[in-house]
Amino acid sequence: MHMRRTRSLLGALVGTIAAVALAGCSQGAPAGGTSASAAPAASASEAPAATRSAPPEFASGEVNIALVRQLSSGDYFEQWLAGAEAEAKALNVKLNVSSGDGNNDKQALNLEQAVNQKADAIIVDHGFADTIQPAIKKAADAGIPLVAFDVDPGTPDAVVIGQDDHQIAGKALEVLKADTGGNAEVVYVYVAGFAPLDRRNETWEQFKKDNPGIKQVAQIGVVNNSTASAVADQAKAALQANPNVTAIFAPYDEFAKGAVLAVKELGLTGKVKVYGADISTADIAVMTEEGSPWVATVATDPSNVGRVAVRAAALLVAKEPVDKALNVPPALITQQALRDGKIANVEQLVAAIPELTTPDVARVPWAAAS
Ligand code: SR1
Repeated sequence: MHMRRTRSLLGALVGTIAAVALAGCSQGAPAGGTSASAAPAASASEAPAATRSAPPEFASGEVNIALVRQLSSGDYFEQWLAGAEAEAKALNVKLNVSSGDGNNDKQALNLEQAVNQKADAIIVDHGFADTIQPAIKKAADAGIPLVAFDVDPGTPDAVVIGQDDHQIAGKALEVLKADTGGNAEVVYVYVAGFAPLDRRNETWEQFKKDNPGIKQVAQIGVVNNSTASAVADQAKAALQANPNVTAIFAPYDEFAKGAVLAVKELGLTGKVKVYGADISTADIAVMTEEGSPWVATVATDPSNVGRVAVRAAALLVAKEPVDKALNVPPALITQQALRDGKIANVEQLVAAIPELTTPDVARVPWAAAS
């Protein structure tokens, strides 16, 4: 009974979210930027079933996959890990998780440890090329299958997963351009060295060349265990020094949350808007609260990306074919669409935008699609 009511609510949300593109247009955003569709998400019972039985090492639970992370704090990384752990459980795989907690040397040591422990496959999640590539090479030389997410592995041996960062930046910037008419002083939040941020930066640099009315008046940014509050302090200083700013481009949700805090604390809501990246239930609350300056974000479902990474690693262990480059495409999510759809959490968002789940990316033939 409760399930039926939930599903009909989701059906209504799907109808509403079909207006996501239109909602984007009402803010001046181009409709084509949104990958929302009117098709309802497949329920678990409709998910395609396994087509054959699991290889013996999976059936017996002997497969060890190491997940070697650069960062672990923040909504994005927590959701990503939850997805990876859920997929590991579904595939009966042991997932050994380590994090450098922002210390790149520690991440490299963790990777070397996974090589020494003879992991059956290794997933490298973020990392700086100069510190992590030598350790990745050791893994490749040892014949360990590799999956790399948001890091340049420096070897053609690894399967590389990406979220199309150029689209993430480009779709958010289309909304910024439409909202500002292409004329604005902008604060930009960026830290070099993180592969996804570097790719988003390429799009920002090109965008500024193509739109001479967009002026970057300040660049700020920090990535640490309290990114949002550190960015908030920097954003406050940048806004106070540049009173004509009307937009902040903050293409990482911790950046965007910091930008929102700054705008609110300075009483600039209504004047300065924030264009971000990523999504979480906490982000949805920030975006939809009354007077929120965060008007658009472009995001994947991070837990889905974590699932894809574990599936890719499992396929490599089983010597099954898997594409060398796997793309998990992002969707434009506007504040207006979230409000119109009464979307309050990621579960509702994923139900409303089924494309946020990608069961066919690195599909495992012996498991039900997830
Ligand atoms: C510090 S790098 C942060 C980014 O990594 C992932 O790609 C997320 O999208 C996040 O924006």
